Amino acid sequence: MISGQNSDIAQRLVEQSELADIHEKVVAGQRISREDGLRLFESQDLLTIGFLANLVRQRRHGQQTYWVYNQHINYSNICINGCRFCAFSRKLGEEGGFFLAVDQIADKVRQRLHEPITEIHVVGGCHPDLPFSYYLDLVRVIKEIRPEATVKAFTAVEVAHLAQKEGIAISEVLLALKKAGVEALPGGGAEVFSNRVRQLLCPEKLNGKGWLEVAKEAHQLGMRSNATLLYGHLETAAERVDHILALRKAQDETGGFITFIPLAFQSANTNISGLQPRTGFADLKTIALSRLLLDNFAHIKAYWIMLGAKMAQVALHFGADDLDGTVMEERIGHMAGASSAEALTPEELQSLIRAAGHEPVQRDTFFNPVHREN
Ligand code: V47
Ligand code: SF4
Repeated sequence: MISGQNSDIAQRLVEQSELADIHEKVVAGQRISREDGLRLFESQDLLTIGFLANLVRQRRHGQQTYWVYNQHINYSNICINGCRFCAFSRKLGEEGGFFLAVDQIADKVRQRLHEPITEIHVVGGCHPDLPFSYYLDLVRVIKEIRPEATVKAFTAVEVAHLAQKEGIAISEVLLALKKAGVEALPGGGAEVFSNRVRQLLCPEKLNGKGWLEVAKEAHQLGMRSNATLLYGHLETAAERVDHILALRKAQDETGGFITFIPLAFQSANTNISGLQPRTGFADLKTIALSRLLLDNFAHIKAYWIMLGAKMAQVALHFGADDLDGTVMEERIGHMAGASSAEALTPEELQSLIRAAGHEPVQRDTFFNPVHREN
C-alpha cells in the first residue's frame, strides 16, 4: 500500500495525468462510462490505472484479501462444443476423454474429508449422453459426504445444455439442481459476449445473451453465481469493455453475482495459434479496468491458476481482493499449458497475501469469513 508522503505524491501525479477526470469520478464514487473504459484500456499509464483501481479496492476491502479452502472436481471433459480456445475438452470416443462415475466423485470427496474444505467447485464439458439424474446424484452424494460444504456447480453453459437435452425449461433445471444442493454457479462459459468473437472461437456454444439469461434466472430463483471474461486471444479492447458493461447491467438488475474473474487465456494445445504472448501489462490492466467499471460487484478475483501466483499477488494492488483457493487438482488451465502449480496450501496462500502487505481472510463461497482453529 502507498502511505503518507508517497500517497500525497501519487495523488498529485494522478491529478496532473491524462486520466485526472476519471480520477475525479472515482474519488466521487461516480460510475465511469464506456468511453472512460476505452480510454483506460488505450492508456499506457499503468501505474495511474492501478492507483485508481486500488482506491476502489481499498475503499471496499481495506487491507483484507480473501481466499477459500476449496476442491475442484471435473466430472468429465467430453464435450459437444469444441471451443477453439479449449485444450481440456474431447469428443466422445476421442483419446484423452474422461468421465467420473458418481462413486468415483464420492471417493474424491472422501479422500479429502480430513481437510476443512468449505467449497466444492464442479464443472465439466457439455456431455452428449449423460442423463440429468447423473448431475443430481453427483450433487446429492457430495452433500451427503460433506453437508457443510457449499456446492458451486455447473456453468450457465452446462445448465442450458441440460435444459436443451432434457427438453425442459432452464428454470426447471436450476430448481432441480438447487433442490439437490447446488447453491451457486461458477462463472465459466461467459468467454467474451461479442458475437464476432463467438463466431470465430465457439460458434456451437450458448451465446452471450443466453449466458446472461441463465445467470439472471438463477439469481431470481435465489441462487448466486460468478462471472468470467476470457481475455488475451482475439478480442478487442472495446469487446472487453462491452463484456464487462453487460455484466454491470445484469448486476444492476439482479444483484446476484458474487465475484468477477478475468481468466487469462492459456494458449498451449488449443486451436488458436500465432498470438503474441499475453503480457503482464495486459493482465494488470484487465484486473484494474474490471475493478473500475464493475462498481456494483463486491469482488474481483485474481485467479492464480491462470495468472501464476506471482502475478496474482501483484494484482492485489491493482484492484483484486481475492485469490481464489487451494484448488488441488486443476485441468482446464493446465491442459492448456498453465505453468502455475495445481495446488497451493492454505499457508502458501496466506503468506502470498501477507507478503503483499495485506491481511488474509479465509472466506466461504459467499465471502462470509470462515474462522479457523489454527
Ligand atoms: O469457461 C477454457 C476457461 C472456464 C481456457 O467461478 C480457459 O469461481 C484459460 O470458469 N485458458 C472454466 N481459460 C473455469 C471457470 C472458473 C475457474 C475458477 C473459478 C471459477 C469460479 C470459475 O475456463 C471456461 C473458459 O472460459 N478456459 N480454456 C484456456 N485455454
Ligand atoms: Fe466444452 Fe467448455 Fe471446453 Fe467449450 S470451454 S469445449 S464448452 S469444455
